[in-house]
Amino acid sequence: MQQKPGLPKAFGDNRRTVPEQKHSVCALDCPDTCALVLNIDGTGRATKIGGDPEHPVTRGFLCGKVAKYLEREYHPERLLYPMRRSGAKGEGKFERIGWDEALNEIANRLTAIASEEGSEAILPYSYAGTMGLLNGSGMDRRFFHRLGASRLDRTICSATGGLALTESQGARFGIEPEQFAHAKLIIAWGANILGTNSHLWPFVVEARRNGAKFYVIDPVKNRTGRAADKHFAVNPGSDLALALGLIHVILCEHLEDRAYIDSYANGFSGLAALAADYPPARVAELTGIAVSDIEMLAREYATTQPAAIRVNYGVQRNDRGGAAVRAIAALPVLTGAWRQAGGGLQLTTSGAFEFNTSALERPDLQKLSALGREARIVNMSQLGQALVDLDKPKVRALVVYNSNPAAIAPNQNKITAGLKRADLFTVVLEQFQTDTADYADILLPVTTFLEHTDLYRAYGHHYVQLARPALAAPGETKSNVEIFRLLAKRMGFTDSCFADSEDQMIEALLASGSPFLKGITLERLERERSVRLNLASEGAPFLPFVQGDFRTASGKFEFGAKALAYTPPVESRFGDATLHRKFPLELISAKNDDSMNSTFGNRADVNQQTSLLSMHPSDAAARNIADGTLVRVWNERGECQLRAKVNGDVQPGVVRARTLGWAKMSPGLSGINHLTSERLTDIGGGPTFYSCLVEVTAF
Ligand SMILES: Nc1nc2c(c(=O)[nH]1)N[C@H]1C(S)=C(S)[C@@H](COP(=O)(O)OP(=O)(O)OC[C@H]3O[C@@H](n4cnc5c(=O)[nH]c(N)nc54)[C@H](O)[C@@H]3O)O[C@H]1N2
Ligand SMILES: Nc1nc2c(c(=O)[nH]1)N[C@H]1C(S)=C(S)[C@@H](COP(=O)(O)OP(=O)(O)OC[C@H]3O[C@@H](n4cnc5c(=O)[nH]c(N)nc54)[C@H](O)[C@@H]3O)O[C@H]1N2
Ligand code: SF4
Ligand SMILES: [Mo]
Repeated sequence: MQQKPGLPKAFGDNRRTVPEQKHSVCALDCPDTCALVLNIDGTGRATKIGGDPEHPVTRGFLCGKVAKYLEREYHPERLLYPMRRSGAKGEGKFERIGWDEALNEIANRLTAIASEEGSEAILPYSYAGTMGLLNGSGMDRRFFHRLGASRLDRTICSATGGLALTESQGARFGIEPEQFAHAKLIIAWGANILGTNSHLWPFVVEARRNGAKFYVIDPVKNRTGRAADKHFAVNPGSDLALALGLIHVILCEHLEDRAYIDSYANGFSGLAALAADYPPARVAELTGIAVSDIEMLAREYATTQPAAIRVNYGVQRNDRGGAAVRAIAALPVLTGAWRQAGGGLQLTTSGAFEFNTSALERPDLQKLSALGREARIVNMSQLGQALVDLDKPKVRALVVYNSNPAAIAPNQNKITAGLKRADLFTVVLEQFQTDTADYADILLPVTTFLEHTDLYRAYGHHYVQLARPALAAPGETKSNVEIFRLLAKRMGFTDSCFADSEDQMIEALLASGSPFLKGITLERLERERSVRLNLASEGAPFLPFVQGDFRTASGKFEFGAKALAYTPPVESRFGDATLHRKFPLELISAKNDDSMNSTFGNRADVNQQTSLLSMHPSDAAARNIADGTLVRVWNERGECQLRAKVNGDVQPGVVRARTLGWAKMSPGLSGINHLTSERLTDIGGGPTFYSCLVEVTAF
């Protein structure tokens, strides 16, 4: 056969070769932690990325954003070399330098700051750019502990709901995704399953095929809400009242499982007394849900078995988020839903991965630091305050990795004021030139999860996974692990843990003695890649609380009614009345289906999606705003510009943005977090992102 002109030689050859395949794990901050398969060509380049068909939860498909990940992997704007800032802070001008120069400068500056101001003047800032344990909380933690740097309280996402589960259940785990297929009723409560947790969806579909009902409780009618048998448009931040109303009806109608409660729970009489104050008529007013719907939901939930609740972090990003999670988690205890496979609740599964995290993070190294004690704690949800107001010592160095605080943290005007400080030394480890990278003094290029070794847990299933590099690291990129290893050496830290290999770190993590990890070794992971935690015998469902076994000190579920009385969020229709008159719209800035927080903010299609603001037609008409109009969204903290999408996604009084865009890609050079506040949730020190009053005006 004659070769077609322009085609490489291999195409002229009729033999079909099976492409080489390599495996990896998606490291993005998503409950699904997918197993990946890559096709690799003869040059080592990936030509295709897909979901592993053999993985029981990934089931051979990926979400839209990671199906396009190779575009990010090979993007011409990847950061490939260490750089030093050559323009003003925030301007984004840099010049290339060598690794030696970069590492020496960082080590010298950190050493000088530690000796002049004290090591607590240094603040690490990281979150979940990668969920890999080694690159997410490994050598970095050892480094900052040994240095005696301020400790970062990583509250920005799940701390509130996590603590709520710990207080009530004593354990941050719940139903396996596979068991949802057996449910007869599934409630997605502040959970956008189709958008943020798409690998749970096939199990929901299977359950519905077998007759299950699917209900959604969410102020926004997004894709998941539209796919539901019924959508309950709850007022933002009023879930605690709704849960108490459901408990009220269940108890009034004697639908509770007294045997389960009596055997496995504490504080029932207190809960019953509290719930008595939440009759459906009152709850309807607080939540915006009709009395008949509250009664129907309570009855169906209590009388349908198995009943599964998928509650997600959407419910806990407001003032009473912790109490809301506790009240929702009380429901499957009241009805005994935990007795059945497919019954119970899932907020997260991450607590089941009982790794030896102390061996990985080495908090004991703090004793060897100049402080000789544990360092102060700084809440990452109040970064603006930390950079501008915190004193004794002032923050003089900020080391950012796995995060983009100039987009994702609340109260951006304050954060920017902090990042611009001339006396602040900022280091950023990044893959792309983010908003935060623009403020770096030294910018270091890092690998992607396809290029380094890591170990993964998940927060939406129960499989431990190992990933080896599938692709070569481009340019001069290095992994976080390697960068902190090298920095430790420059700082003169001679402790042997800084010479640990990745495999040694993984082995340390696995050696916790937890029965859930029994038999899971590095060798086995090398062979099988993905291993289910040792939760039940093979093929049998994990029924965590079928016979109580709560992990609280008492061994029982703690209703904790004392902390559960409802008060509306400060920034809501029933909160601060003066503020609400000035800023009458409740802004929810929840996740965009095609994004991963701000990670894909450089994509034009994502930028287009995150520039939209859904408004109810009546709110739009009252402000002379038509569909597609550029609007100013503002409050006392700041403003941003978005394009109105006038539709039925939201109720009157609520507006909805899709997060998270990059400020530098947006008109007005500001983003949604220029509006949000540093006000914290009731427990856990979490942010109140979804409880934010604004006004919207046409230009
Ligand atoms: N596509 C995509 N997937 C993601 C992410 C992403 O950015 N994009 N981010 C990942 C991360 S970091 C996380 S933490 C998870 C989060 O996963 P989810 O918690 O599912 O996502 P959210 O968008 O935060 O919130 C879920 C839903 O809660 C609703 N909500 C907001 N306020 C309230 C309220 O007061 N009450 C109730 N009942 N509902 C409310 C929102 O409208 C939204 O539909 O998703 C992960 N997966
Ligand atoms: N208004 C509003 N604000 C929010 C939210 C919201 O819903 N609304 N969601 C909040 C939530 S739930 C979360 S979890 C946070 C998320 O906040 P972040 O965890 O900061 O998430 P990303 O915006 O995805 O930024 C992660 C960055 O890490 C980089 N990265 C990826 N892998 C690596 C690596 O191996 N090494 C290094 N050094 N960098 C890497 C990526 O390039 C990316 O820029 O945002 C919070 N902010
Ligand atoms: S972001 Fe989530 S759904 Fe998408 S590939 Fe990664 S783990 Fe899977
Ligand atoms: Mo998150």
